[in-house]
Amino acid sequence: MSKLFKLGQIFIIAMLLFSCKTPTPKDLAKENLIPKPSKLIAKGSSFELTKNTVIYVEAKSEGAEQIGTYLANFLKPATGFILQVKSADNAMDKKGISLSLSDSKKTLGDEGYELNIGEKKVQLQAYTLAGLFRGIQTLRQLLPARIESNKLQEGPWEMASGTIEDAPNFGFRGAMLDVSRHFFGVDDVKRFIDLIAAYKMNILHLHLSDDQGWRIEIKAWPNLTTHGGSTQVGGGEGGFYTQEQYTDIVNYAQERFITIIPEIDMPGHTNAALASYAELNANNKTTELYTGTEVGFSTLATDKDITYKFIDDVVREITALTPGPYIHIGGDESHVTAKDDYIEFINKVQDIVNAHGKQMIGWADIAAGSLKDNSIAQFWQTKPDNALKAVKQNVKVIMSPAAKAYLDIQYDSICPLGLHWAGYIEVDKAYNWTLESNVEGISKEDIIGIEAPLWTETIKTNDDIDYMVFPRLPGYAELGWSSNDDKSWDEYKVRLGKQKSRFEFMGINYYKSELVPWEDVE
Ligand code: TNX
Repeated sequence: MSKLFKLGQIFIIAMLLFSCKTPTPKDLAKENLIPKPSKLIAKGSSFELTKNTVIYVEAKSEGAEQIGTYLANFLKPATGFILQVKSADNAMDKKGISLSLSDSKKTLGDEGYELNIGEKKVQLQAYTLAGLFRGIQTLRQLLPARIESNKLQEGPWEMASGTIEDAPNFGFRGAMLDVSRHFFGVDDVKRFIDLIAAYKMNILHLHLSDDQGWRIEIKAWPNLTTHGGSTQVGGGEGGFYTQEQYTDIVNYAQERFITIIPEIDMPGHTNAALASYAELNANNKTTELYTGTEVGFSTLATDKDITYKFIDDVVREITALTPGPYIHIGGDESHVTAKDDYIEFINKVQDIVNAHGKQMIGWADIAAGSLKDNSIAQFWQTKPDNALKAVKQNVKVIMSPAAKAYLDIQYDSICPLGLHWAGYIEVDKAYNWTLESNVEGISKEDIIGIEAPLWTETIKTNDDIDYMVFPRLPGYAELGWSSNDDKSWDEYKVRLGKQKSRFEFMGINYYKSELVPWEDVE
């Protein structure tokens, strides 16, 4: 009996010793965060996440509980921990992880946050829920890379201690996915949303219509999807989102503080619509569905009333599905629309979009029209003339220069996917520029941010998406988020190389560029 008692005592002491062991000291300054935070002070110790860690959410912080739950759910698969999320008064005083909204963080803006990591407490504060969400992405990168796995991994789960104060340089940081040339279903889009959210992007532009397919249900014009959505590049079966499915995507993005920008491209890039409704064509005849990759051959009949009735219906239905402020109307490469007709068309469509209470975005070609100063031009061409014309009209610009920011442009001449009409974009070239110095005559005040578009003429699967998007996308995210004061490819490439294990645990089929010193890290 007493032997058993002694054994029991030893066991309890051993357990206590084990559970009280101090975590390995870690240096926050050596962590490889992308995007790089604005301010960081290392304290040299660490915090250990265990199965008993509680996520406290400040009771007064409306909506923060949802973010606590997002964090608990994120941590679950790799750690196996089912962490409790508790609402508490004075959450910041509790041991464990605490999340709180605070007016004192207003100076950090709409997406900034402050993260304090001590040995016993991790305190995340922000002015907004979006700020808390962005801060969680930092916390995520401070844990070992295997936290990204969806299979159970071994601990310990330690984070370096210190303070990070962080806020974005630009309020608009996004990617575009072309779901028209090749269709990607709801789960694929959600996966893409999660990938861009990890790098603190806040915009996903969906290119929902083009010559090869119309991908969003419009109840007033059902053939757009039943016929116009029935194929894709190469002749595959295509597809489309019902309005319910699209709403599911919008909500999923919103939970990650990402705004979806829907694009209906017009008056060119409209063959799928022209094949679906004869009345949208100048000659009242439907066209054939198109599965090739040429551009610039289609146009809506710009002088017919029915065309504007059609656009009004489409914009109305899409507006009802769009909590964000923007509707993108394309406007690029309308090579078979007469110039004067194009100008009149853009002006009319701008009025329609505004009448539905939304701001119009268009590819910078729209600067041919008379733009209102709440419209936005997306710079993409190799020559900046259109973007400069937009700025002269007091219009703000999104930076998406094809030669630097296009995710479908090949890395090099042996790249198995993508196009090379805008040259090649190796990982260094993708990173080595700044938004504010890219075009002479377009300064920081004219620019709302960056968007990296992925056109999908050659992209058919999630693996294809990954290969073109990674590892360039984290660089674009950093171009939009971090300040450029001490920007250097040589410093960045080391941080990027250390994302290797993280990419692998995330299941990302990334391009292993020889320019990046890839390295396995904890
Ligand atoms: C040009 S970029 C296009 C797209 C193509 C892309 C391929 C733009 C506004 N128009 O239609 O898919 O090049 O890189």
